[in-house]
Amino acid sequence: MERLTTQQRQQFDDEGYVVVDNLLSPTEVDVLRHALAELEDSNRQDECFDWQGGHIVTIHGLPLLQGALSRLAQYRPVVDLISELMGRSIQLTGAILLDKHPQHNWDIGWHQDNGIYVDHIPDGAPEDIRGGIPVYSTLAMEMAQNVSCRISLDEAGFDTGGLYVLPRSHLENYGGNDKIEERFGDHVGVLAHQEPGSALCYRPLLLHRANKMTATGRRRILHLQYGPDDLKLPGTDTYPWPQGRPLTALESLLAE
Ligand SMILES: O=C(O)CCC(=O)C(=O)O
Repeated sequence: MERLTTQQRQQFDDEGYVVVDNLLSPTEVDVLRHALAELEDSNRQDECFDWQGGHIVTIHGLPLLQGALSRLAQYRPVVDLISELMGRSIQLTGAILLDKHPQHNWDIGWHQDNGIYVDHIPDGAPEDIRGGIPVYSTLAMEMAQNVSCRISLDEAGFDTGGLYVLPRSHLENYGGNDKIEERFGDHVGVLAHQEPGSALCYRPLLLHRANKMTATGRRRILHLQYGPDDLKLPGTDTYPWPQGRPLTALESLLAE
């Protein structure tokens, strides 16, 4: 089933991003919010979880969990959308929860997501472990065909710490934040406003940034990462997530 209009497809191809509204229904969003609340109640502590003040701010190894949050990465509407954008068999390359709120707030300047969870760090590359999982920072255009998909469980906008993007900046790997700041520091970019249940899909090399939230409430994002099933990385391979390759779709967020 095609989930994108011609115009949305064109925007993604030309500008490197697109927001797809209502990918999930309000009921599906509630299922995910509930799954997160259960995890918070469980007070689960392991290296994937970053807790601050009774809130889980970040979960790195989301695909390693059981339940709706990890099933989302394999849920039919998401897999169909990413497959349509990529036009080939896909693999899951990672998934992170980000919960921004007034007490646990952050901003981040223009950057590209050139890191990818890997099986092992290749010889000579810097040691970079996030939530217990090795990350390799690509130096060239290895991730040019990859797609990141941010599913929003809350509004993510102007005063709620939403993502700003710089359209058409995804065609080069700038290779480091110093150069990016020098070259793009004074650009404002475009706010990719998200309503709950929407998906912001973008090429990971698209420059993006975010402000702190100034409103009350929370901005919960499930940040899902995908690549072509035959993605090649120098001297390593993608992290072997339990979802398997190529990725197949699940019909429900809840275990059958
Ligand atoms: O969610 C945010 O505030 C920024 C996250 C971000 O830039 C990223 O995941 O690369």
